[in-house]
Amino acid sequence: MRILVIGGDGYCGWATALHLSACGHDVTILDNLVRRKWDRDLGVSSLTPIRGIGERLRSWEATTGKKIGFIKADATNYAALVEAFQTVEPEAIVNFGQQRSAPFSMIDRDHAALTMVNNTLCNLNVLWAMREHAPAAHLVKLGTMGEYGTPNIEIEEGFITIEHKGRRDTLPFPKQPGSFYHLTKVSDSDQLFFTCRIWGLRATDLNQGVVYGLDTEETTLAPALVNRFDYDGVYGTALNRFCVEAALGHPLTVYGRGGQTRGFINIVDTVRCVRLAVETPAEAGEFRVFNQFTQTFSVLSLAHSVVRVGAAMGLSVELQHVENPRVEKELHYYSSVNNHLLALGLEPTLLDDPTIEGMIRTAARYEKRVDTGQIPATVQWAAGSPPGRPAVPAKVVRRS
Ligand code: NAD
Ligand code: USQ
Repeated sequence: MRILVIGGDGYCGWATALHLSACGHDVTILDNLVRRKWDRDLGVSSLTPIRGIGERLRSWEATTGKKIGFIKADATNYAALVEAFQTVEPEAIVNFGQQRSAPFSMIDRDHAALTMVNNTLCNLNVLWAMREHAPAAHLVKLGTMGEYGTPNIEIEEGFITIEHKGRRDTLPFPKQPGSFYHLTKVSDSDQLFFTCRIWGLRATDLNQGVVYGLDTEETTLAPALVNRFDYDGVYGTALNRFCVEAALGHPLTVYGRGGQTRGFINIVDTVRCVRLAVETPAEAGEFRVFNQFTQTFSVLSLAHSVVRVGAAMGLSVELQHVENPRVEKELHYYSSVNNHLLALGLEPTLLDDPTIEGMIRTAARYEKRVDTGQIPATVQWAAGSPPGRPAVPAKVVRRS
């Protein structure tokens, strides 16, 4: 298939673009590289030395003989997006292209506004471009499990059947997002559902859990293909951060009591899930929602696993309950259905001790690149707290 991968220079998008290309698809990445700029603005950087997009793509072609196209464009610019649609004539569009950090979206008004405008407009533009230039194409859109929040009932896949005052209907599952970033994903889902209903578009919303891991089969084929790995207080996610912290001898930063429970997925499965969704498209007018995670964990249980694995490696790893910078439930019920991708054939890669050990070893390999000043979470959710301070480039402890 001809596939346009929007946001293909990012963590999930890069690994997925390579996987789709390896599987024989004709892939073009559209990205404005704004994530690299946001990193510079925040004074943060990937643990791994990611290469420029040109070098990445040349390396892919030299290693595999396969070519991935690249269009540098901002998806909020409708004319540029339309030009890309006319050039690529996509049969599938995979949209990763958004500002994806919850803390970033809570820094202050400007970062909240940037996130709302960037994400909502990217999504809206893609839907209009599909209507006008690729009405038969299938959109695979990255959403998030965080759209649902943490309700005291089991989370269904997008829809719930409700009986109310003697009548029955199947309706979108209630949403309780936990940040301005997560709010944008709720709006995106509404836009997708609406345009499938009124224009007959076909779309799959992948409500993905927290992604962990670095390597996929394709990113390890050559050094220049290495993926990004965020560990800072704005972009770093729970398990990835814990593994870097363990490698450095930094206490594991469990926010509050640590009972916060989320769905998690290895990046190896992210790329497989997207391929499964792309290769089995939704019907015209169909809006599908897949919950894309393989296991649920509390952050405290993940931290305990990292402590245990670290100890077995001879490291002294401590766990620290730091004051929670977020407003979120720290002890709650959590259960969610994730049947659709399993039904399409996903064989989950489950988190085990060797995987954690591998992540700690990877972090240790790049230890010299770590700036410990990036680790503390500085963005506060609560009203009355000072506007979030992005992680400034503090003391660089070790640098290669
Ligand atoms: P990322 O920040 O690494 O990558 C996002 C990419 O999108 C970047 O390369 C960025 O330059 C690009 N982009 C952003 N705005 C753009 C615009 N206006 N025009 C063109 N390109 C633009 O993020 P990621 O971790 O790869 O996440 C990708 C998607 O997956 C996001 O939609 C995110 O919400 C979703 N997701 C991520 C995770 C996770 O744990 N990383 C979990 C669930 C869902
Ligand atoms: N947490 C800690 N310590 C840390 C980092 C996080 O205890 O050092 C806790 C947070 O308080 C939260 C949980 O871990 O309760 C998850 O936080 P996270 O930063 O790992 O992930 P989150 O902010 O939810 O966002 C990430 C991605 C986002 C994606 C989301 C999926 O950045 O793009 O949408 O995971 S989900 O969580 O399902 O919404």
